[in-house]
Amino acid sequence: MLNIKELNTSDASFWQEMQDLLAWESVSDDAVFNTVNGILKDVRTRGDEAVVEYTNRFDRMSAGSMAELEIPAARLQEALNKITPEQRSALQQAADRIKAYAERQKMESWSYTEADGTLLGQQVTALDRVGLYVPGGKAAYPSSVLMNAVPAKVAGVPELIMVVPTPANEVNELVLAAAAISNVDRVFAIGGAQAVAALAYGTQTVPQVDKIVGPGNIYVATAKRMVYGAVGIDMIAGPSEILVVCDGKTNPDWIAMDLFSQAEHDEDAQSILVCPDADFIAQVKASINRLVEEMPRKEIISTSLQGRGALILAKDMDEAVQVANYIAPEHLELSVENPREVAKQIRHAGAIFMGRYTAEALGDYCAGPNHVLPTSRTARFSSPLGVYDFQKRSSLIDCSAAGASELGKIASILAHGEGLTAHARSAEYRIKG
Ligand code: HSO
Ligand code: ZN
Repeated sequence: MLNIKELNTSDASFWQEMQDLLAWESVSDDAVFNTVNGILKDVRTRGDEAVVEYTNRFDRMSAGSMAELEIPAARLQEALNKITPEQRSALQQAADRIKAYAERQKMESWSYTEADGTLLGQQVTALDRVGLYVPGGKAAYPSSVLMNAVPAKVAGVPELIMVVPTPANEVNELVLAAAAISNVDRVFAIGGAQAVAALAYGTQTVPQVDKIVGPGNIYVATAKRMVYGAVGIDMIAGPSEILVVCDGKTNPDWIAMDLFSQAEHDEDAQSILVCPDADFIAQVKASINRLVEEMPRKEIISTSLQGRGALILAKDMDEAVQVANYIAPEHLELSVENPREVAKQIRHAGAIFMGRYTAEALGDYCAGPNHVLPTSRTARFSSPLGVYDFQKRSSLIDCSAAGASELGKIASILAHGEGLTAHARSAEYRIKG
């Protein structure tokens, strides 16, 4: 029997308990910080040589040069041919759907012209070069390659550089195949803080990028935080989370498995159910205890559910919605009769999965929307990864002679007020008559 926290919204201590439940420190301790700092500095000064050394040491490789660590395009194509036809077709279908959705997100340039002929606008351009970090080992997700690379390409990023550690030369064929399908331009078999440093500062072989996206372990996350400013980054992702709001009328096995689907990602993942029906919560508990035995990742699921999971009894659906908005979950399932109505009341969530049929897993792989989502309550102020993260805006100002004359009068007054005489004079030169 798993021992999962049970909370009741009518308890006086409920909101305090919620705070404790959601607490998550994404701190990187001093030791990690110092190690990463050393690696960043070393790669910055010694370039390729340092990256090769760290890679050989940490990833048990024996590369003689950085060139040996580049995975050529032909090898990516080979991976496409190595995976099964079913896998290839599934990857392709997922990529097509992610692309179709991403196309809708594209920001377009705009401008307008004022009566005196002055034009104002916003010009949208893609980033020149983006680095995509893909973890090795247990968290190597081909689906994440698609989710990061496809929107970048839809935005029009000409050069997409992927890095993926290949410990002891172990490559993930599906990851390479996903890179091929999503038109990644170059791939290097490097990882960790040294890969982030190579992308951020550039080396003799690895081109310097403008932004680094993609998930990674504590060293990668710390490195991304530290190079931010020199380059852009997407976000610092915490452990994955799901909140299921259920009215008590869905098959409890489905709900249990939806909670597992998040819990199996890692021991720190968070799966929470909120429901106004106490009997149903008991049924879900029974499903959890029966089904967990069948799970290959039983240990991870059990640790996650018992450590950070919760089953919450709410008074009614309104209160369940209130809890959802407080949590601002990365993934929110509305397993209810009228999900589109309930969704209108949701103010904070990375992605909203509506209705009993919409399992989060469908969104994780192939529905179309991005699975890179704000975690740890950051959905209060941030949004899913999208095409717009690979685009930027330049303001456009084109004054007519008449426009410059009018604006010059305003600018002159404000400039004098700020004591900036050259500003004032520069504007005044252009005032007519
Ligand atoms: N749920 C994960 C994404 C993922 N699931 C990848 C399976 N593979 C974070 O949103
Ligand atoms: Zn997932």
